[in-house]
Amino acid sequence: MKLIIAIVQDEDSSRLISKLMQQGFGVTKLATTGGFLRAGNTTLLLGVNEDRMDEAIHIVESVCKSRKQMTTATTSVSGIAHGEYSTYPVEVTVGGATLFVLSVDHFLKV
Ligand code: 2BA
Repeated sequence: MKLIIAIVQDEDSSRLISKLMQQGFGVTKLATTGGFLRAGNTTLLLGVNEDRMDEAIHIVESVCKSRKQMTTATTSVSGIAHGEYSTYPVEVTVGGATLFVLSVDHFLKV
């Protein structure tokens, strides 16, 4: 068995969970926050048998879209008094999805 940890955008999470559940996958949803944007995202835990792993990943790929998001970066400004900083907008492309696939030693329900 494998554990897929899928970090997805909040906008895609509801449709993704529905599709996975329709296809018989077990899903746990966690509300998480991305370290870079400091914005909410969703992490899904999927325990899947190895023979269905590609199917699960394919569903994630088909639902999760990449989107552009604006954030601000900070830099020190030369020519201005020491310790002063300027912020400027930066565009980042977020997603589709970030996936980690781990091997599961034991899967128990007690
Ligand atoms: P965030 O950390 O909020 O990152 C959002 C997006 O910002 C990233 O999209 C990437 O395009 C950009 N980004 C992240 N770190 C950056 C940096 N140091 N410099 C410039 N741009 C940066 P994704 O790569 O699609 O990641 C989406 C979310 O997936 C991340 O949200 C984070 O929650 C998670 N993630 C991505 N890579 C990860 C990793 N190696 N380990 C743990 N979580 C990860």
